[in-house]
Amino acid sequence: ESYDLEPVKNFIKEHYAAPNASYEGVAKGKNVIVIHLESFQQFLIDYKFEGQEVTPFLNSLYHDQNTLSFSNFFHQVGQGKTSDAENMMETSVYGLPQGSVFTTLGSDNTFQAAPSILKQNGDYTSAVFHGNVGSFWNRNNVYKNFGYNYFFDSSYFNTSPDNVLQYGLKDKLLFGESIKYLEQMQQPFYAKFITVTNHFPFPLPEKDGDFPRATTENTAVNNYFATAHYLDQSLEEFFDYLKSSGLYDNSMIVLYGDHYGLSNSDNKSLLSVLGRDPDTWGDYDNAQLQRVPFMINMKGLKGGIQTQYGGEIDALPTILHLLGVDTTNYIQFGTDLMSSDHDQVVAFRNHNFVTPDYTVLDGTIYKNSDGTEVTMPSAKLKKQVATWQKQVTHELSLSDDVNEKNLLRFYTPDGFKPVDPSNFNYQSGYQ
Ligand code: GP9
Ligand code: MN
Repeated sequence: ESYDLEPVKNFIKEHYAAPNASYEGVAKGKNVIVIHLESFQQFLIDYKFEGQEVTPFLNSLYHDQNTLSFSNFFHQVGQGKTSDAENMMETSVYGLPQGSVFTTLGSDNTFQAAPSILKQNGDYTSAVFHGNVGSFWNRNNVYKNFGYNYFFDSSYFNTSPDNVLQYGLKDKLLFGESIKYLEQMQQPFYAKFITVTNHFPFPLPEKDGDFPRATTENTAVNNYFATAHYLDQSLEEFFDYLKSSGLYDNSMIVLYGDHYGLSNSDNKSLLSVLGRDPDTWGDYDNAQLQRVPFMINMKGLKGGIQTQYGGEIDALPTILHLLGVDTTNYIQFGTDLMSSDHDQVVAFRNHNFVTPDYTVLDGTIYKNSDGTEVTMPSAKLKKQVATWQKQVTHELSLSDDVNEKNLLRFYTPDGFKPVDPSNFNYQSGYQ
């Protein structure tokens, strides 16, 4: 099977995007704090519900001059949902066509993930904070293959019933209770916080937030703004701590939405809230709602709204180049969003894709300029779309080979030492 590696290496080599000279290494040696915004969609940014900003803190961060804010960044998850997002964000390899790569292959596959890359390029210590049981999505095994030094799962936190909602510890408590561990961590560190309160169907006790609820027939839609607002408040509290503790000054903070919160069927009820006419709403509009935030905030960073098209697969090379890490030898399917060579064709797991000018769904072409279907595409456009579709299908099949044939066991990048999962032991917090 190692011969299957050749087409992968050839694709990666010709697809590689060189760093942007004005951004390469600007964050070298900084701590990296990654904040996973559960089920948070880009349309919430700058959105007002009944005249009130849903996420005032994130809005201010989005428009901050020290934030690179990506307005055309898409989730690319399949059935693995959160775990697919984690895989793409930290390895730049897609999830699987069906199921979750974490669950099905995560225990035994070889990965070359952010924690191990940064350990070997800057001696970073790494940790994940997530208030759910460590076995969910098989994380406790996967993270050892990713090279995480620490995994603070629910056993490290006070998860009395009042502190927990659905999949785990409430976000304000996750951030608040993680500080005592974060302060002990050797710097530079790579620390990921996985939030969970803003999760379908978005229940939130009145005492945790009084943000107004919508009054559609769909409770998920009605509650979505309240849990997103709660998440926003938890982020503001965490940033206040980062600034007062001094950690903010020597950290690069990355925030991303993992996937949609409201599904296409929920969107029917969302329309009335968004003031959209159901008769003019279709597949194209549902596809546009698959944008999620991707923001990189760092003191002194030359920020600004970035309109280039991209997705979760592109995050790792983007982050590594900012940290001054050379990515040429890694098998990463994404490209640096800040590079002039960045590939703006965004592949979805189901082989659909978006580009700056067109959205192509099951072969139907839509113009992004006005959302209309291109019913009579010119020969030139048909040829261009066929080329894009071919690349998307090819790229996804190569990624599937990497996962399903565990190809990275046959490929060790120059200067990279394979991870030995037996070096890691995430003792439970119940000491
Ligand atoms: C589970 C939490 C939610 O620990 O991350 O996962 P999801 O349901 O979004 O995949
Ligand atoms: Mn999720």
